[in-house]
Amino acid sequence: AQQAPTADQLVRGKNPRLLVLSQRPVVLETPYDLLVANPQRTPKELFFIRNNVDLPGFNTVEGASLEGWQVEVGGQVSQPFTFEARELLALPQHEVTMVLQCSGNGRSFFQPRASGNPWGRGGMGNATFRGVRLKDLLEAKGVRLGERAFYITAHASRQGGAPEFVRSVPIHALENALLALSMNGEPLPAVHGGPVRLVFPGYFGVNNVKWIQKIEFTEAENTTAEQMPRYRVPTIMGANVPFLPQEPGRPYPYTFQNSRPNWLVTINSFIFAPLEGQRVEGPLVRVEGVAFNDGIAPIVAVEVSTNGGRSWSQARLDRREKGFGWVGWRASLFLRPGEHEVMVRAVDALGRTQPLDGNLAWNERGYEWNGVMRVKFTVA
Ligand code: MSS
Repeated sequence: AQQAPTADQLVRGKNPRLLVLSQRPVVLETPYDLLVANPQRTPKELFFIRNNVDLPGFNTVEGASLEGWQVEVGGQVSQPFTFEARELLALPQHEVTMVLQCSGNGRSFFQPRASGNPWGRGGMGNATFRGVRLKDLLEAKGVRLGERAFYITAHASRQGGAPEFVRSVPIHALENALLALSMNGEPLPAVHGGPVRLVFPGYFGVNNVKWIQKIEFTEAENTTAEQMPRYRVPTIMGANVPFLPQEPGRPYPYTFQNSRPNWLVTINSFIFAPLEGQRVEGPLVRVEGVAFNDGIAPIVAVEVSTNGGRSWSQARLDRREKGFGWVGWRASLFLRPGEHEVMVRAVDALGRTQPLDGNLAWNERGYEWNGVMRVKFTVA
């Protein structure tokens, strides 16, 4: 029988242990033990990949050449223009550390099974992107937005005959939008969107268009499948519910009106230690991990429970300010010998937190899982 290709064979420079969820388009998940081994930044060798559309020749962690790469800007603006990616080097550079997370991360925990790549928890990473703020570029070009610039609609390059990939985000995203040229201090890996990627800190992975080719300010969301019906969850427009709970297993007739796109990252927290099935020394056990949200409000608490959620204790947080990167947390628990299960949940200043039962958010494509994480381990 033919051997299935490993991650490093599909994408030059990737760690061979990455899980191949799809060969073409390439989709690679970071194994959880490798993710947690890098609690500050996720290195390029380990960073997950989710391509809906591969760009031929870009399957490498090496950077891509800026030479000749052009990007159009148009739509609801005072003056459309085209710029050379190279020009960005002469503009003020800005850095943002953010979680890039696929909206399908955690999909495999939905019951019944949702359609799409069966992500565990490794469809995310924490990275520092550096580049030019889109709003600074507009200012440098003396371009103003029109009154009806309600969305930013980003188009990926179609060079080499690639199918289109287009995504719209609300104009709110302009505040932090970055034309990224580098990741973790190195040229932006081609497979992660180099030479230029339009990143939107606080927005789910899908919105962060790689190989950016055209940026349009539009009155409406684009109408390609990545915008509708894909990458959306049911909701009641204008009502104060984050999503509209569905009967698990039931299809939903998605429209622009009865659903919302996977835009702002939902609040989430992860246990980095102990790992599932581990045996640790007691009685004082250190539990730690990370938490993040959309960066709109700070995370104010991370709570852990070892009695199934009957009582919770506060973890210590590494950061009190709001941000787009994940924040580390740790707690010391006094535990008797034997088996334990620890649960974690984060709370932000807006009072947003995570459901004990993540399946409440069941949706047929399995987006935006943020159910409380549980880990079973043994105290010696
Ligand atoms: N971009 C492009 N151009 N293409 C494609 O396909 N995808 C998405 C983003 N962007 C795409 C893009 C998705 S969907 C995701 S996640 C992301 O990306 C990822 O990233 P990386 O770099 O990691 O691969 Mo889900 O929500």
